[in-house]
Amino acid sequence: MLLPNLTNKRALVQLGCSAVFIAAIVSLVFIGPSHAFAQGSNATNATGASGGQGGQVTVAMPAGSAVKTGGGGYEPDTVTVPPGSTIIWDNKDNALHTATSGNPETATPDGKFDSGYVAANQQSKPITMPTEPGEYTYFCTLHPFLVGTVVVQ
Ligand SMILES: [Cu+2]
Repeated sequence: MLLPNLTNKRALVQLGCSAVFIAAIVSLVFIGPSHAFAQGSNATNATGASGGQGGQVTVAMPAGSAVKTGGGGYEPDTVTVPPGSTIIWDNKDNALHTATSGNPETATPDGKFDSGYVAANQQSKPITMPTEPGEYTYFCTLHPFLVGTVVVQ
């Protein structure tokens, strides 16, 4: 009877350990420190890019972005980059999205930049930003409630 008990105890300990592990993962996913980190690292990237080569700003199209109430939205929703630098849009959603500059209220592109369709779980090419400083609003042509801003300065 000693052996089965021991085995059970081990199994329980292992179960306990993996439960803690899973709880940690789940809390990471739901609390989402990546949200804070993403903003921080993108800001850092943007700053780094102004010093010359090497900084590549990436903006996420988070899961759920195709649903108006999904709480998604480009992440971060505002990025600041040097004139003429590039941004990559990273589609983490299961739907097509674009990052198209223009007026989101009328869903009218203005031709300043356009990622084109970015397929689910794919990244856009590096999209070149305007050289003229300013604030450029952009949206998804398929989901115009998805709105972001690129600040060129
Ligand atoms: Cu979209």
